[in-house]
Amino acid sequence: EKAKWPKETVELWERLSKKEANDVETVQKSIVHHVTTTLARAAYNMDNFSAYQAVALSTRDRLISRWNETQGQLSKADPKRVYYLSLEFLLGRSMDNALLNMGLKGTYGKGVEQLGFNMEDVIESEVDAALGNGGLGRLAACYMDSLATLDYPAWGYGLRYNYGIFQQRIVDGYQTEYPDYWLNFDNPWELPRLDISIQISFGGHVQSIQDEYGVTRHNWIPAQSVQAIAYDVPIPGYDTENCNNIRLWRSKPTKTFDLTSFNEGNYEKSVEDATNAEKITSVLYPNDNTMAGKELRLKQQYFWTAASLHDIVRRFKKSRREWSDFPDQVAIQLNDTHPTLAIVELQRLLVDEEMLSWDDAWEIVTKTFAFTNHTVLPEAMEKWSVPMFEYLLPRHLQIIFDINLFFLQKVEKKFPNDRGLLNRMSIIEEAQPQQIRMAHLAVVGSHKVNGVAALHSNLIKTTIFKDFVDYYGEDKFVNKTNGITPRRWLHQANPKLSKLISDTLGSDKWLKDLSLLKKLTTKIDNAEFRKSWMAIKRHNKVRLAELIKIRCNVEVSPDALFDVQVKRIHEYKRQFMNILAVIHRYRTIKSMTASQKASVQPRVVIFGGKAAPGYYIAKLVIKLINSVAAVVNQDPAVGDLLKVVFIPDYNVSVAEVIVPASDISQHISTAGTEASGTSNMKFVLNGGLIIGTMDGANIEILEEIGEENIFIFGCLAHEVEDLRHAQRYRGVPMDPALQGVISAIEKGVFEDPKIFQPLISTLTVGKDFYLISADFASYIAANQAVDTAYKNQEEWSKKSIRCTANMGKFSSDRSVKEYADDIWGIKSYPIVDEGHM
Ligand code: 9GP
Repeated sequence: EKAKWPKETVELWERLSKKEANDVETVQKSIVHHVTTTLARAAYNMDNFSAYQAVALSTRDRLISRWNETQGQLSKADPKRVYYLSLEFLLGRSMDNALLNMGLKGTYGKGVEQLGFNMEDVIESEVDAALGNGGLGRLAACYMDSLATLDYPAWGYGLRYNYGIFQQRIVDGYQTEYPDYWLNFDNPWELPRLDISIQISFGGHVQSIQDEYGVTRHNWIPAQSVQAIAYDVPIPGYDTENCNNIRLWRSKPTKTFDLTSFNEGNYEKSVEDATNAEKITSVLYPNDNTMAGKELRLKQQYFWTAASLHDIVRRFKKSRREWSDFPDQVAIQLNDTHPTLAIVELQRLLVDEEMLSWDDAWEIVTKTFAFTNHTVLPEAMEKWSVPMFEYLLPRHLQIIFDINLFFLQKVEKKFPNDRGLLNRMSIIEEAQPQQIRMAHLAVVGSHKVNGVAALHSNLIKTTIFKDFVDYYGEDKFVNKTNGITPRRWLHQANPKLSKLISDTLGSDKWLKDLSLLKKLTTKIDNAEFRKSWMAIKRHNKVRLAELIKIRCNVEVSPDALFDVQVKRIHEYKRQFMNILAVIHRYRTIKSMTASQKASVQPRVVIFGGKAAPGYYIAKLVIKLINSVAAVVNQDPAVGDLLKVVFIPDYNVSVAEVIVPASDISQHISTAGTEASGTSNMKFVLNGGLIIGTMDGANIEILEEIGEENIFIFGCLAHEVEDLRHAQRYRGVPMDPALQGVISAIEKGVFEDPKIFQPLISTLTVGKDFYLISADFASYIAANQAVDTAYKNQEEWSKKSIRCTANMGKFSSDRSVKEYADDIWGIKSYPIVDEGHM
């Protein structure tokens, strides 16, 4: 169309679409413009929140320019892209991150201050985008930051939930859940694409007909359909023009209401369909490492994967290439089993709609997909009941049965007459009713399967996917150790440390090459440097102490050792063991003489994290922590030697305050249960030491920072089964120190002991599945070693610097590059700044 325009018109557009300058005054003008026009407010009518809205809108304008340029240039060049399918993106706040990544924080900071606002208060006004539960969703967000920073052509696909993870409040020591309606004030960080609407169908039946060549074709006649509307979230890379996209889908009714019912006077029924359609993207399931199994969840998964694939295929078709080129243009990463239906949907599109042969289609499918497994916990393995699945997706069920049949025929060929093997490997579990094992489907439909830390990747090969390794061979199963973005988790969350590092290393290049931190080791013996390092830690502890005062109404001393365990509450993560050890510490202090007390290292034990609303035992752990806190914090015999706090509503922005302030943090899962963990990386990167088991990424952190800088305890993964066996069949008695702690709870030292009985009974001899008793003595000893080490502040500061200096491996840039090279086969495509809006 543009080609038809007269020269003057083209020139006019060119002139008017020049990017705005990025000097302070231009930025201020754009902020004021948004205040007066978009917000329709005036200077005298402004608060921090409206200032935030205006700054956000102005930042968004700049983001959109980059987004347009990136997507325009990529459309032209059409390189291979990766699509990261994740049901969760735990982005947190966007403004600070966007300004830092675009290199505009200084300019905006100055501009905002001159306009009479404090930039920190403005930043604090933003609510978190909390479209995720924990590690898995935050990993997706870190990967999106790295993909953009490394100029990889990448899109994320997810759902735009109206309600993110619930807000947690503590009432009488118990967790209570409140809805997180985060879209109350509009979301400036998304671009609604109301014109991009895809029809998604459900239910109905399948018609099978023979085509003119005698081939049976399957025609799905669905019963209902809804619309998927696209919302784009720009993700700017750090120190690059590149700005990638996360496309989130929102469900809407295809027709607003049923006119027949309306005309018959049944108004309620007439809007029923509409309400049901909107429900699909209404709420994020609040489960972490457990499977929900609800029909609505399956609907979410299909709605999202079908809309995303439709979009990906439409983009591919624009290039008019052969179908066989699809895997050379498209890589799709399945973040856990949640998007596994995408495999089936692509097969359906290729066979039923594009008329490819089954085998040609399947070859394309299996070359396109790769699958990340994030857990070996049985309760987290997704399974769908066949009758429910058939009711919602009848054609997809047929395809799954066919995929399974052809797969098992091949297994039979390779390992004849092993019915047990076929049963174990089948995508269909022969239960009542039959179940679809999504992890098996994901393995069969992908060309690579990866775990998220070295131990975990080995474990999946010897446990849940052992038979598949025997069948496919080792090469299909790889490790991609998780990583975190240093931009958010150091530069943004810990600005003072970031500045000290940049000043010391002479540049901020480390933010894009984290291995450069190694050079900090040359400063370890410099007393001045150590002093500055520890002064920053103290500053961050003061900031956290203020947050604790506000949220928990407890005064804590920033001179005490800050001991942190923040993560989802789960039995395998053993917050229970932590609080039991705190009780042990409390009892020990109470039994001391005044002179003995003088040598006790004061400690503040900080907990935070949400429990799934239906997870009764996890919720009792929260109650116990709060009951212990109530007693300990009031006890004059203990004073500042021990304080316990539970910070409510732990989320990304709270983590940004907690992580830089920790002296020691706890990563104490039973060996073999935590696939990786990523907060361990965040803490160590910020110079916090960790106490942990030989589990997940702790092991690789140990390898990088050295065993003298980490406090390791507990049994090893390969010992777990023997210990459980010994406990169950030989009745190994409970650890005596633990016994003392349990007696104290049972005597009612912390509220009515009846409340905690269900929790205590999980420790009954023979039932202690997470091996709290077996690990208790070594855990107490490791905590004592922490106290002793902390007393020597000079040595501690050296350990702290060494920790940060050796964390280069754990940048998500490293992880993403490994995925790009070994799994996706994509290359960087740097965007050129052409100066357009
Ligand atoms: O539990 C794992 C956690 O260890 C890991 O760090 C994270 C990211 O890979 O994924 C978690 N898994 C899940 O949330 C569910 O599979």
